[in-house]
Order: sequence, then C-alpha cells, then structure tokens
Amino acid sequence: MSHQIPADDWFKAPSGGERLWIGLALAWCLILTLMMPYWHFKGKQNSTGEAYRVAPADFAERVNRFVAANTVGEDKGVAVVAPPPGTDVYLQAQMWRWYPVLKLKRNQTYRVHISSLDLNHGFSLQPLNMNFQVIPGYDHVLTLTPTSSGDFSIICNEFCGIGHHLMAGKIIVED
Ligand SMILES: [Cu+2]
Repeated sequence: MSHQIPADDWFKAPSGGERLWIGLALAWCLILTLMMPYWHFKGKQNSTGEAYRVAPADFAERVNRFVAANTVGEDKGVAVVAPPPGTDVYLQAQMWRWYPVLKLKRNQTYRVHISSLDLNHGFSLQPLNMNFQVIPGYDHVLTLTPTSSGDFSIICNEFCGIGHHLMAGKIIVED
C-alpha cells in the first residue's frame, strides 16, 4: 500500500542551503511586494487607477459628442480629432478598431477616457510600450502629457477575435 501516515516527527526545520534559498525567496517576495506601491506612485507610465462605471452605450454617446465637436480631418476613413489642451478626450475600443484618431499637443495635459463597447481589449501605445486593459463598463481615465512629438500607434494586445491583428489606432502629437 502506497498510502502511509507520516511519522509524528516528520517535520524537520530547514537548514544549510535550503534555509538560505527560502530566505532569499522570501526577501525577493517582500521586495516585489514593496515595488507595487512604489511603482504606482513613481512609475511615470502607470495609471493612478482612476476609473468609473459607464454603460457602453453612454460611453459611445460621449465619444460621438466629443468627435462631433472637435473633428479636424480624416485618416483612412477615421475621424481625426484635435481637442483643446486640458480637456477630456475620449478613445473608444471595439471589434476591431480604435476610434477616433487623436491629435494632441506636446507638453499639454489631457484626461484621456478609454473604454470598450464590446469585450476586453488591450491598449498598447507603440513604440513607448504603455499598456492598459480596456474593459467594457469601465471608463478608465489616464492623465496624459505627451513629451515627444510624432505619430504613435495604438495596437490591441488582448486577443479579441478574428480581426484582432487589424485593430490599430493612432495618436498624433504635434509641437
Ligand atoms: Cu481588441
């Protein structure tokens, strides 16, 4: 029979090398745990976690109002929107596009509201590698101050179906 009850004195306190490795692993766990709050406040690319509940239909309405009020052009059939600095900016994710194209000014601060109309998408800003989850039902607000000009691509990094690889958007930053 392979099933046996261990002896009463089965426990042997770790010693020597085993003790050292357990200690190192524990110390590393503590360092990583402390890094979470540290990076939250000191990491320049991290969101402060500002998020609000929003029904997808309500978010779509805000996006449409924002686009109607600030559109300045078109890029491959997608509206290019240039909001005044310091204002609320909206970015909508849905299968399989980012809407609209945002045109922002360098060194100006914007409150960028990001949400999804259907399912989970991933906001990934290239080439900076900023990454955020985009979740239907939640308005995730990023306080964003672009520090360099140029065209930045937004790709979806959360698999969202057959057109996932086509889901690319754009943020244009001007001087
Ligand atoms: Cu997606």
